[in-house]
Amino acid sequence: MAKAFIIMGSKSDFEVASKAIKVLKKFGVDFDISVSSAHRTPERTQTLVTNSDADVFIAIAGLSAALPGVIASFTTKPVIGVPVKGDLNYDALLSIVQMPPGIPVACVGLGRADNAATLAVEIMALKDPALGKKLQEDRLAQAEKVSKDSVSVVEEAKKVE
Ligand code: RP5
Repeated sequence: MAKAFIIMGSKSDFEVASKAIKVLKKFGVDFDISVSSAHRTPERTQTLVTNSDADVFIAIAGLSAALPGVIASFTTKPVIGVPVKGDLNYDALLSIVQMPPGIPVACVGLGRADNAATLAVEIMALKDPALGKKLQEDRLAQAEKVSKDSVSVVEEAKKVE
Protein backbone atom coordinates (compact mmCIF):
# COMPACT_ATOMS: atom_id res chain seq x y z
CA MET A 1 0.00 0.00 0.00
CA ALA A 2 1.24 3.49 -0.90
CA LYS A 3 2.50 5.62 1.93
CA ALA A 4 3.55 9.24 2.43
CA PHE A 5 5.90 10.60 5.08
CA ILE A 6 5.25 14.06 6.48
CA ILE A 7 8.32 15.51 8.17
CA MET A 8 8.14 18.97 9.70
CA GLY A 9 11.08 21.03 10.89
CA SER A 10 9.37 21.99 14.14
CA LYS A 11 6.21 21.20 16.07
CA SER A 12 5.30 24.82 15.33
CA ASP A 13 4.69 23.71 11.71
CA PHE A 14 1.86 21.38 12.78
CA GLU A 15 -0.96 23.73 11.79
CA VAL A 16 0.35 23.65 8.21
CA ALA A 17 0.96 19.90 8.40
CA SER A 18 -2.65 19.32 9.44
CA LYS A 19 -3.76 20.46 5.96
CA ALA A 20 -1.76 17.59 4.43
CA ILE A 21 -3.10 15.14 7.00
CA LYS A 22 -6.68 16.11 6.10
CA VAL A 23 -6.08 15.46 2.38
CA LEU A 24 -4.26 12.15 2.89
CA LYS A 25 -7.09 10.95 5.15
CA LYS A 26 -9.67 12.03 2.58
CA PHE A 27 -7.98 9.82 -0.03
CA GLY A 28 -7.38 6.99 2.44
CA VAL A 29 -3.61 7.17 2.01
CA ASP A 30 -1.42 5.80 4.78
CA PHE A 31 1.22 8.15 6.21
CA ASP A 32 3.93 8.50 8.82
CA ILE A 33 4.53 11.82 10.54
CA SER A 34 7.49 13.14 12.45
CA VAL A 35 9.34 16.25 13.59
CA SER A 36 12.96 16.47 12.53
CA SER A 37 15.11 19.45 11.72
CA ALA A 38 17.78 19.73 9.03
CA HIS A 39 19.94 21.78 11.38
CA ARG A 40 18.96 20.79 14.91
CA THR A 41 18.78 17.02 14.33
CA PRO A 42 20.63 16.20 11.08
CA GLU A 43 21.41 12.59 12.08
CA ARG A 44 17.81 11.94 13.09
CA THR A 45 16.65 13.31 9.73
CA GLN A 46 19.01 10.99 7.87
CA THR A 47 17.92 7.96 9.90
CA LEU A 48 14.22 8.70 9.40
CA VAL A 49 14.63 9.07 5.65
CA THR A 50 16.91 6.13 5.03
CA ASN A 51 14.79 3.76 7.16
CA SER A 52 11.47 4.87 5.68
CA ASP A 53 9.32 2.71 3.43
CA ALA A 54 7.31 5.73 2.27
CA ASP A 55 6.86 6.40 -1.47
CA VAL A 56 6.80 10.21 -1.23
CA PHE A 57 8.11 12.69 1.33
CA ILE A 58 6.31 15.89 2.28
CA ALA A 59 8.78 18.22 3.98
CA ILE A 60 7.40 21.25 5.82
CA ALA A 61 9.77 23.98 6.95
CA GLY A 62 10.11 27.70 7.54
CA LEU A 63 13.00 30.19 7.78
CA SER A 64 16.05 28.81 5.92
CA ALA A 65 13.90 25.75 5.11
CA ALA A 66 16.76 23.38 4.34
CA LEU A 67 14.71 20.33 5.34
CA PRO A 68 13.26 19.33 1.91
CA GLY A 69 16.68 19.58 0.28
CA VAL A 70 18.39 17.65 3.04
CA ILE A 71 15.75 14.91 2.80
CA ALA A 72 16.32 14.80 -0.98
CA SER A 73 20.04 14.32 -0.37
CA PHE A 74 19.28 11.01 1.38
CA THR A 75 16.75 9.55 -1.08
CA THR A 76 15.87 9.35 -4.77
CA LYS A 77 12.16 9.21 -3.92
CA PRO A 78 10.11 12.32 -4.68
CA VAL A 79 10.25 15.11 -2.08
CA ILE A 80 7.63 17.85 -1.98
CA GLY A 81 8.59 20.92 0.03
CA VAL A 82 6.08 23.14 1.79
CA PRO A 83 7.44 26.59 2.69
CA VAL A 84 6.05 27.98 5.95
CA LYS A 85 5.41 31.70 6.10
CA GLY A 86 7.52 33.60 8.63
CA ASP A 87 8.49 37.23 9.20
CA LEU A 88 9.71 37.46 5.62
CA ASN A 89 7.29 36.27 2.98
CA TYR A 90 9.61 34.56 0.53
CA ASP A 91 12.57 33.24 2.53
CA ALA A 92 11.42 29.63 2.88
CA LEU A 93 9.80 29.61 -0.58
CA LEU A 94 12.98 30.71 -2.38
CA SER A 95 15.16 28.46 -0.23
CA ILE A 96 13.13 25.36 -1.18
CA VAL A 97 12.85 26.28 -4.87
CA GLN A 98 16.56 26.98 -5.34
CA MET A 99 17.95 23.46 -5.23
CA PRO A 100 21.20 22.77 -7.08
CA PRO A 101 21.03 20.84 -10.38
CA GLY A 102 20.58 17.09 -9.94
CA ILE A 103 18.88 17.18 -6.52
CA PRO A 104 15.39 18.57 -7.20
CA VAL A 105 12.48 18.96 -4.84
CA ALA A 106 8.97 19.98 -5.84
CA CYS A 107 7.74 23.13 -4.13
CA VAL A 108 4.16 24.20 -3.48
CA GLY A 109 2.93 27.62 -2.36
CA LEU A 110 3.37 29.14 1.09
CA GLY A 111 1.61 26.92 3.64
CA ARG A 112 0.00 24.84 0.87
CA ALA A 113 0.47 21.46 2.53
CA ASP A 114 -2.93 20.48 1.12
CA ASN A 115 -1.54 20.81 -2.41
CA ALA A 116 1.61 18.93 -1.39
CA ALA A 117 -0.56 16.05 -0.22
CA THR A 118 -2.68 16.12 -3.38
CA LEU A 119 0.49 16.05 -5.50
CA ALA A 120 1.78 13.15 -3.39
CA VAL A 121 -1.49 11.29 -3.99
CA GLU A 122 -1.17 11.95 -7.76
CA ILE A 123 2.33 10.44 -7.73
CA MET A 124 1.15 7.39 -5.78
CA ALA A 125 -1.87 7.01 -8.09
CA LEU A 126 0.44 6.33 -11.06
CA LYS A 127 0.62 2.73 -9.85
CA ASP A 128 -2.78 2.60 -8.13
CA PRO A 129 -5.86 2.85 -10.41
CA ALA A 130 -8.29 2.93 -7.44
CA LEU A 131 -6.50 6.00 -6.09
CA GLY A 132 -6.57 7.54 -9.59
CA LYS A 133 -10.35 7.08 -9.65
CA LYS A 134 -10.67 8.89 -6.32
CA LEU A 135 -8.66 11.79 -7.77
CA GLN A 136 -10.96 11.97 -10.78
CA GLU A 137 -14.02 12.00 -8.50
CA ASP A 138 -12.43 14.80 -6.48
CA ARG A 139 -11.87 16.88 -9.64
CA LEU A 140 -15.52 16.32 -10.56
CA ALA A 141 -16.65 17.46 -7.10
CA GLN A 142 -14.54 20.62 -7.48
CA ALA A 143 -16.06 21.36 -10.89
CA GLU A 144 -19.59 20.86 -9.50
CA LYS A 145 -18.82 23.32 -6.68
CA VAL A 146 -17.69 25.95 -9.20
CA SER A 147 -20.97 25.48 -11.13
CA LYS A 148 -23.03 25.79 -7.93
CA ASP A 149 -21.04 28.87 -6.84
CA SER A 150 -21.66 30.42 -10.23
CA VAL A 151 -25.44 29.94 -9.89
CA SER A 152 -25.33 31.41 -6.37
CA VAL A 153 -23.38 34.54 -7.42
CA VAL A 154 -25.93 35.22 -10.14
CA GLU A 155 -28.57 35.26 -7.37
CA GLU A 156 -26.37 37.36 -5.06
CA ALA A 157 -25.74 39.84 -7.88
CA LYS A 158 -29.51 40.46 -8.20
CA LYS A 159 -29.63 41.57 -4.54
CA VAL A 160 -26.80 44.11 -4.85
CA GLU A 161 -28.06 47.68 -5.14
C1 RP5 B 1 12.13 25.87 10.90
O1 RP5 B 1 12.16 26.98 11.69
C2 RP5 B 1 10.88 25.15 11.25
O2 RP5 B 1 10.42 24.42 10.16
C3 RP5 B 1 9.92 26.24 11.64
O3 RP5 B 1 9.09 26.63 10.56
C4 RP5 B 1 10.86 27.41 11.98
C5 RP5 B 1 10.76 27.86 13.40
O4 RP5 B 1 11.00 26.76 14.26
P1 RP5 B 1 10.69 26.88 15.82
O5 RP5 B 1 11.61 27.92 16.36
O6 RP5 B 1 9.24 27.27 15.95
O7 RP5 B 1 10.96 25.51 16.40
O8 RP5 B 1 13.24 25.08 11.07
